[in-house]
Amino acid sequence: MSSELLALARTIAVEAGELAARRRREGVEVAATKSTIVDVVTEADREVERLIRGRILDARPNDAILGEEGGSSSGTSGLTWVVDPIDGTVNYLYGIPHYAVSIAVVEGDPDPLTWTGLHGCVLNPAVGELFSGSQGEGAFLSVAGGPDVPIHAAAPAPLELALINTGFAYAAATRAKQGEVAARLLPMVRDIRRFGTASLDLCMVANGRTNAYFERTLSPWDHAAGAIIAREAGAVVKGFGDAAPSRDFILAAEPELAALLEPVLIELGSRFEL
Ligand code: LIP
Repeated sequence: MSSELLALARTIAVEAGELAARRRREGVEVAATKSTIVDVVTEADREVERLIRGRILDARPNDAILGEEGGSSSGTSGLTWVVDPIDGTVNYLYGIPHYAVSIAVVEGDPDPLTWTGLHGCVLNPAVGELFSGSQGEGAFLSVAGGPDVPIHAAAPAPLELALINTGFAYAAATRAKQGEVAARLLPMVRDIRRFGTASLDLCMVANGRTNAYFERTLSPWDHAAGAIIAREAGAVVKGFGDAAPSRDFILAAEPELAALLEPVLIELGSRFEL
C-alpha cells in the first residue's frame, strides 16, 4: 500500500498541476482575502482543491483530508491527506513561475505536532519539477515526467558560507519582526533568499539548492509534504528545541548547520511572541 499511496498522490498532483497552469495561462484574479488584505485566494486555488479532494475520495473514501481552502473532513482509516492546492498563491497571482501543488499523507491526528509523515509530493507545474519522498525510502526529483533521481541535502557548511531561505507572514506586525531577524542574520551568512513558497523552500534544502530554511506562522499544509521530502533527503526538520515543526517554527537544514543556526536565530530574536 505504501508505494500505492505515493503513486496516487503523484498522479493527483500532476493532474492538479495541469489545471493550475491552465488557469494561470487564462489569467487569475483575487477571489477573496483571508487573514489580512495580502493573504489572498484565487478561484483557481478553490477549483484545484476540489479536484484533488474528489480524486482522493474516489480512490480512498475512508481517509480524512485537511486542505487549505476546504478545511478538514474526517475519515476512519487513520490516514489524513494534507493538501495545499496552490502553495505560493501570491507568486501564482503575479505570474511568478514558482508555486506548487503540495500533497502529503500522514498518520494520526491532523496535527503537525503529533502526526507521523508517511508520504509527500510537491510539484512545481511551471518548471515540471516533481519532488517526492516516503518515510524510510528516500527523496527523489523527477523533471518533466522523467526518471526519479535521488536527492540529498547539501554537505555541512559553516554559517558564514550558508545560503539560507526564509519567508514572512501575512500579518504586517509579524513581518516587521521577521524582517529585523533577517537583517541581523544577513551579515552572518552567505546570503538570504525569499522564494515565497514554503513547500518548495523545503525541497530546495532537500536538493541542496540552499543550505537551510526557516520560517514562522506556516500552516500545516504549507510544510507537511516538504518536511517529509527534506527529512528523507537527510535534513533535520524541526521546531524550536525538541518540538516538531509547526506554525510556531520550522527549521530545515543539514544536521550540523541546524545545530549551529537554531541558537543563532534564537539569539537574534526569532522566538518573539507570535
Ligand atoms: C505561503 C507560504 C510562504 C509564506 C506565506 C504563505 P500560501 O503559503 O508558502 O512560505 O511565506 O506567508 O504562508 O498562502 O501561498 O499557501
